[in-house]
Amino acid sequence: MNTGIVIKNMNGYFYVQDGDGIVHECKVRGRLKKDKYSLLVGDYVEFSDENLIESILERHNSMVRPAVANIDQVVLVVAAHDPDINILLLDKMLVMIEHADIPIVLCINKYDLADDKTHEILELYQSVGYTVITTSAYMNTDIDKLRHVLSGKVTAFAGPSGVGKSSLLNAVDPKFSFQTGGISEKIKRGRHTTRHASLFSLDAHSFIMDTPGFSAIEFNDVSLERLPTLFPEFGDYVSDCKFSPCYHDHEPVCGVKTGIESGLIRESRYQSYMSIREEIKNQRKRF
Ligand SMILES: Nc1nc2c(ncn2[C@@H]2O[C@H](COP(=O)(O)OP(=O)(O)OP(=O)(O)O)[C@@H](O)[C@H]2O)c(=O)[nH]1
Ligand SMILES: [Mg+2]
Ligand SMILES: [Zn+2]
Repeated sequence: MNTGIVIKNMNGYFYVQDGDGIVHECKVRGRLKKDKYSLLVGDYVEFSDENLIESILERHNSMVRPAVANIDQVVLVVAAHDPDINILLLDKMLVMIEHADIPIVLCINKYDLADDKTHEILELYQSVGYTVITTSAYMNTDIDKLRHVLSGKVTAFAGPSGVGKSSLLNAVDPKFSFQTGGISEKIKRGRHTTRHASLFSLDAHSFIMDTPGFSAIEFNDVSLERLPTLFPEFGDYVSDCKFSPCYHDHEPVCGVKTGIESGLIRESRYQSYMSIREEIKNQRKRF
C-alpha cells in the first residue's frame, strides 16, 4: 500500500502526491465511496498500485471554507502600504484563524514601502506574541525567512486582496507562476467558481494553498464567551477578573481592563475586541 496527500480533486479524480513527490491520479475504492464527499484536499490517504484510495488517515483539523484538511499553519499576509493595514480587519482575520485553532505566522509584505507606522504595527503584533516576518516580493528581500517558515508544512496563505500573496509564492519558488496584479485573478476565480482548494507542492513535504481573501467575515459561529479567548494576550490577565465569565466590558474589577490601563495590553487590540463584540451582539439581534 502507498501513502500520500490529496493535493487536488477534479472531475471525480483525486490527485495524490506520494513521499517521492510523484503525483498519482486516483479513484476512490467502492466501499469508501459513501464517504467520498468527505475526502478533502489535504487528507493523507492509503492507495493501491491500481490507484484506488483505500483509506483516509487520521485528520488533525479541517476547514469548511475553503474545504481543506490538515492545515499546519496560516501565513496571514498584509502589506506595509498599498493597501494600508486596516487594524480592525487584521484583528478580525486573526480572530477567525484563532477560532479555527490553526497556528498563525503574520507576514508584513511590501516592506520596501515600510515607514514608522509599519514599524509600530510590527512591534505591536510581536508584543501580542505572534511570529511576524517582514518581506518584499518586489525587492526579493527576506524570502528565505518565508521559505524557512514553509518548510515541511502545509500552509494556507490568507490576507486581503493586493497585499502580494501570489507575488510572494512566485518569489519563493520560480516554478510557480501565480497570476499577480489582483484583478485578473479575481475574474478567473469568479468564472471557475472552484469548489475545491488545491495544494501546490514546494517539495515532497511542503505544500501551500493560495486562499481567497477574507472579504466578508462573519462571526456567526463565535460566541461572546469564546471571543476574549481568541485574543491570546488577554489570557495572562483574566485570572484577575472578579466575574467568570467576564466579558471585560462594564464589569468592575477586570484584569483585562487593568492590563490596558497599565499599558500591558494594547489599546487598539481592546478596541478591536469591543468592535467585534458589538458585531456579534448585533448579529444576534437580527435573528
Ligand atoms: N512595492 C511592492 N509591491 C508589491 C510587492 N509584492 C507584490 N507587489 C505588488 O502588489 C500587487 C498585488 O500583488 P498580488 O501578488 O497579485 O497580490 P495578492 O495578495 O495575490 O492579491 P489577490 O490575488 O487579489 O488576493 C502587484 O501589482 C504586485 O506587483 C512588494 O513586496 N512590494
Ligand atoms: Mg493572488
Ligand atoms: Zn475581565
